[in-house]
Parts: sequence; C-alpha cells; structure tokens
Amino acid sequence: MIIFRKRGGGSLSAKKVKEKKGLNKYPRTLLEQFYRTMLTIRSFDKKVEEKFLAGEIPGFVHLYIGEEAIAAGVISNLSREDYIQSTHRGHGHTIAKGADLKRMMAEIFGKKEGYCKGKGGSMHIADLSIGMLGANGVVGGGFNIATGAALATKMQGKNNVSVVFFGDGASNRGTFHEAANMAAVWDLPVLFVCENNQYASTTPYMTTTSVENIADRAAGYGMPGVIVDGNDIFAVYEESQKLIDRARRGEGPSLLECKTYRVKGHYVGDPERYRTKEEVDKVCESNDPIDRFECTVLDGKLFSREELDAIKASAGKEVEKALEFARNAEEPEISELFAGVYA
Ligand SMILES: Cc1ncc(C[n+]2csc(CCOP(=O)(O)OP(=O)(O)O)c2C)c(N)n1
Ligand SMILES: [Mg+2]
Repeated sequence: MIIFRKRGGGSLSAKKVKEKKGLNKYPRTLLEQFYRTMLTIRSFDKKVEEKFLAGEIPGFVHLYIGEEAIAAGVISNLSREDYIQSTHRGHGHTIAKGADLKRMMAEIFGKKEGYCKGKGGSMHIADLSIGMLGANGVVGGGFNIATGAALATKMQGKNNVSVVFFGDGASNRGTFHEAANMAAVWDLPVLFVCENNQYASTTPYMTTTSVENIADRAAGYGMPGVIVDGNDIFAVYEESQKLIDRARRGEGPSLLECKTYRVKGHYVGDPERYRTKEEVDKVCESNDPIDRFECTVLDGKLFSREELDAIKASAGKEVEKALEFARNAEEPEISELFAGVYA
C-alpha cells in the first residue's frame, strides 16, 4: 500500500495554513535550504539522465528523482561531523551532505578531477571531509559501515550520529538484520532510513517482503520504527529530528521508513516492462515532493513565486557549472589505471 498525504490547500488563509502545518517554527533560512537542496538534486539528476542518454556518461546511473524530500529532510538535521552512508542511488544524499557538485559530476563523467579520479563513477562517490562515507554498489553494503562508524563515535565519546539510507529491497539482506541487532544491543547512535520506493529493480515490494511495513521490523530488534510520508519534507524533517536527537542522547538506534515511489526506471535505460505508465502517472499525480513544498509555502505566504523562481534559477546555474567543469575535465591517464587498486 502506498501512503501519501494529499497536498494542502486552497481556501485556508495564509495564517491558518502556517498554523496547520506548524510552519511558524521554521526559520526562513531552513525553508530555503529545503527547497534549494531538493532543486539541486532534481536538476543534477535531470542533467545526468540527459547526458547519459546522449552517450556522454559511461557505466550505470540510478536517479533519485521524486525521492528528494528524504535526503534533504533527514540530512538537514545533521552537522558536518555526523556520518551518512548511501546506496547505489546516492546522488541525492551526497548533494544534501554538501559534496562538491563539480567533483561529483566529473566522477560520473569518468574524469580525473572526479571524487575517485574518474575510476568509481556514480556508485562510489565518498567525501570523508563532510562525513559522507560513500555510495555503495552492493545492495545492503552500507549497514555495517554506518554501524561501525557509530560504534567508533561512541567509543571516542563524541555525540555524533550515523545515518544509513537503504531501499526496501536492501531490508531483505542479512546485513540489515545483523547491523540492526548489534546497534540495538550496544545502543549505538544509528538512524536506519528506509526509502521504500515500492520496487527493488523489477520486483514490487509486496512480492518480496514478508511485512506490510519495513518499520514493523524494528520491533524485532527492540528499537522504535516510525513510518512517514517520504514525499512531505516537513514530515521527514520532523520525524527524523526526533530519532536523531534520541540517538544523540545515547538512547540508541531507530528505524524511519519513508514511503515514496520510484518515479524513474531502476536505472537510466530501464525498459520498465514490469509496470505500466498508468501506474506511474496515477501514483505521481500531485505527489511530487518539490511541488508539494511549493504549494505549502505559497499557501502560507512564506515565499512568493518570484522568490522561489530565483532560488530555482540559482540551483540550476550551479548544476550547469558542474556540468561544464565535468565536460572540460581531463580523462585519467592510462598509466594511472592500477593506482589505488589493492589486491
Ligand atoms: C548484493 C547485491 N545484490 C544485487 C544487486 C543488484 N541490484 C542493484 S540495485 C538492486 C535493487 C535494490 O532495491 P532497493 O534496495 O529497494 O533500492 P532502490 O533501487 O529501489 O533504491 C539490485 C537487486 C547488487 N547491486 N548487490
Ligand atoms: Mg526500492
């Protein structure tokens, strides 16, 4: 079952909208950060899609389009020193944690100036200087890395947290269960964030998963499991904040399941024979996280259309600059092929 909240609306006065959504507590700078982050991710992934289809990008890419509210909402609660661990669908998390767009795009283009000198591509971008422990081509490969990082911070007496993003499919891997148990036994500061986008490659969630909600699994490990509408950035931000604060206080791990939908194919070029266009259109109708944010802040008269358009234009410009940088960057030297390879 797909749970979405309908977008707010229409006839209420701006004051009522603000009260109803609890918007009065949001500083304008935070709202702008939500919007800018979601737009940057959207614009970045649209460019990646376009250039991949034009044959400019090698390898494989998985897009985060439609899931932006999750990365932007959760990561807005983190500091630079907190850790995140991402997935194969990692551009959104990496951008939200503050990575350099130019080095990201150059990596995706396979260029020397990229994060991995062009040898890793989309699924291997990491930036330890901002606490981004890495995307991961291995489904379920991130649970133990994030849990280990949380153990390290606990042993060092710091109050940082580790957030691991993972898909509904990844929740069926043994690594999820091992990490969840250990994090709970040792009260580690980990937030497990499931992005339930209803599909794992070609398989619908309900055909491969024994529970209706991934959050139900938290009970098996004695931790809280919370379900949230993953396309509502306000809900994601507020629910993740409670669980992150709890982890910082030393009260242990928890699981947040964000219900969302994978708008695009599993990878760019996916023929999508396992679902119909009607299904995609029906689910996506009026549930775009960026549109929903815009409706809320416009109804509440927190931003004008012109102000939103200006933020959109400036986010788009940053992505254009990254693209230009990547296209003009150098190819790696052939003599560098085995550098950094450990065997
Ligand atoms: C261990 C492992 N098994 C299989 C794959 C192939 N694979 C890549 S993504 C994917 C589906 C993952 O689904 P989910 O965890 O729901 O994430 P989503 O792609 O929906 O974001 C699979 C099976 C892999 N990369 N690693
Ligand atoms: Mg999935």
